Amino acid sequence: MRAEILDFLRQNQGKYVSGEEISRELNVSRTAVWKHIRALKQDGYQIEAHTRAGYCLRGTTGRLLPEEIKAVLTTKVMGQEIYYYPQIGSTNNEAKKLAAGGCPEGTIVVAETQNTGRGRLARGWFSPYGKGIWMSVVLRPPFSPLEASKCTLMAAVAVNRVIRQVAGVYSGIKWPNDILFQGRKLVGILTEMSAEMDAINYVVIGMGINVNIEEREFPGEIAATATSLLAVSGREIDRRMFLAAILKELETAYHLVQTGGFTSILDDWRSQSITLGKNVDVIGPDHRYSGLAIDIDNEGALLVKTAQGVRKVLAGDVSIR
Ligand code: BT5
Repeated sequence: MRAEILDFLRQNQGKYVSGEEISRELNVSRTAVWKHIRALKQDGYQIEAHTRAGYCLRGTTGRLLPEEIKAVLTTKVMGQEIYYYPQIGSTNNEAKKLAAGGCPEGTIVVAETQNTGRGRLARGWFSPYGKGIWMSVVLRPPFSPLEASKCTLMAAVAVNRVIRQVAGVYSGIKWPNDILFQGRKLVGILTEMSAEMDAINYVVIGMGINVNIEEREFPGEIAATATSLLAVSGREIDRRMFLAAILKELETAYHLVQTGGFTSILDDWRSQSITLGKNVDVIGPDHRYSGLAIDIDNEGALLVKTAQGVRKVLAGDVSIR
């Protein structure tokens, strides 16, 4: 009923419609109309209420509500099921629970803010309310666990394409899965997996995209290393359109990966990379070395040419010199 009332207000956008009219047209009590309007306002819809004239929809919500996302979604799989939370611990944790419970491939979890958003290695992820896209996507890729990093590379390529095309920001991919602009981080991706020896149960791709965060809002510890699309482009971005564009691009890339087209994703990754061709420091839990980043292989490992030969970096942090 809430959706129907919203539709009715939309059809009359900018005009007042009385509670009585809504109640008559949609065959619902006046009290119910009032309650639904109140809920819609709580969801951020700008509805003016006037004692005699009734209600008038002045503007849509800026939130990432499922019905708002669905209205602009053009995918067949990604985002067909949407779990939305104004506030959550971590969207990745929720997505893993849903995936373990058997949710369909393409299910997404979106939140306005995360209290315990995670990076890799138990690092935190700053996720201020309504300012970013904090989202996790559940995939069930039909390949072996050894190939799981295809999902990470594919996600980085898809998000980077959308940033370049939709936001007009010429960002690049830093191995393994950060998206940077002029050395500052715009996006972090956290891929987590549950697998048997030879098959993947599910992969959760968590994306943290800094969209409309003002430069001054970043906390001290990341103020010098993080940035947002707003800070870089000077424009606010419609998160709903952006999210829909990412899901579309991800679906196209995933289809390609499943139909034997991974090499073209890899080529895109190479051409969008800001790591390849640079001197890097590789910092692992028990090692540290430097060399020239020369390529990535089919498993997504970074190949670093050192004085001792070419070393394969599977995990860890790489900083560009
Ligand atoms: C990442 O880890 O970059 C992966 C981040 C994934 C976040 C998403 S949000 C939706 C989903 N749900 C989750 O709980 N997580 C995923 P890593 O490479 O380890 O980088 C983490 C480091 O980036 C932190 O230690 C900070 O230094 C920095 N950082 C934290 N928040 C940031 C932000 N909003 N923008 C840029 N840098 C940030």
